[in-house]
Amino acid sequence: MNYSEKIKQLAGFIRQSRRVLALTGAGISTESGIPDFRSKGSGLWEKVDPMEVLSVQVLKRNPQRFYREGFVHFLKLENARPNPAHEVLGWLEQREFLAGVITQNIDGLHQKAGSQRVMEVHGHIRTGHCMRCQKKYPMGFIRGKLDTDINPPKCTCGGLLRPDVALFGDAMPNDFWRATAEAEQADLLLVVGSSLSVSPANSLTRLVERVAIINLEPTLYDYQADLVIHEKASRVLLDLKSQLEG
Ligand code: CNA
Repeated sequence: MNYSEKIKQLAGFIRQSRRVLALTGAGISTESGIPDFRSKGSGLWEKVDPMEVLSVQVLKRNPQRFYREGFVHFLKLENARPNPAHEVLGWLEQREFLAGVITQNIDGLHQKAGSQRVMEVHGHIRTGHCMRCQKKYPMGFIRGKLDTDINPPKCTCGGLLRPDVALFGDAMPNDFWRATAEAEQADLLLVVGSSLSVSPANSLTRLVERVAIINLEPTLYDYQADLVIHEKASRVLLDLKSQLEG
């Protein structure tokens, strides 16, 4: 099947489905200038292992290292802008083709692009909290502390502050369980920009009857999918939009 036949098939899947969900990963945001974890040559994560520096173990045992080598990269996400791939997902929801977006991303770009029903299964960078008393803090507060103090940011109670991002070794946030329940009700899952190598988020693909994968490189689940398109997310989603409008 050539590319334009695949786009027609994807549009057909969406029209035939009762309830469509998207599952997005870091690959949808690379066109917004945010490096993913696994594409080769993106540089950022080649020297440090994100599974190590973004782990609860490092946060607890060596908070200086967590904030210096891992957390600093979260701050770079704050000014990123959504790209056409995020925007088309917002449009699909507005036109009632899409029931919601499950995202592994923490960058908040789906909301910035107009998506209303977003489940952030790895948390987000809008807020943080105290590990001792659980008090909530806006991310701007944590950023401000880091600008003026070389020590890891602390709460008024003296506890260590941490971002509301699911780190390696953390329990899954409530949004993951919400996403699981939603996936059980869906009949089409549109995977966009994910290597599907992080569990348990990748297990959501097993809950949905039909799966379409849009990803630059092959994923671990390509062999099980009903449609696979190895292309850039923005190109595919813009072509899908034209097909659905036509
Ligand atoms: P990943 O494992 O880095 O995979 C990303 C995939 O996207 C790769 O297979 C690429 O081939 C593909 N890709 C890259 N660019 C494009 C593009 N333009 N169009 C289509 N596909 C593309 O990332 P996953 O999300 O699968 O892994 C899950 C981790 C990465 C989650 O915990 C995320 O929180 C984490 N992460 C998030 C961000 C973010 O919030 N933007 C950035 C980096 C990492």
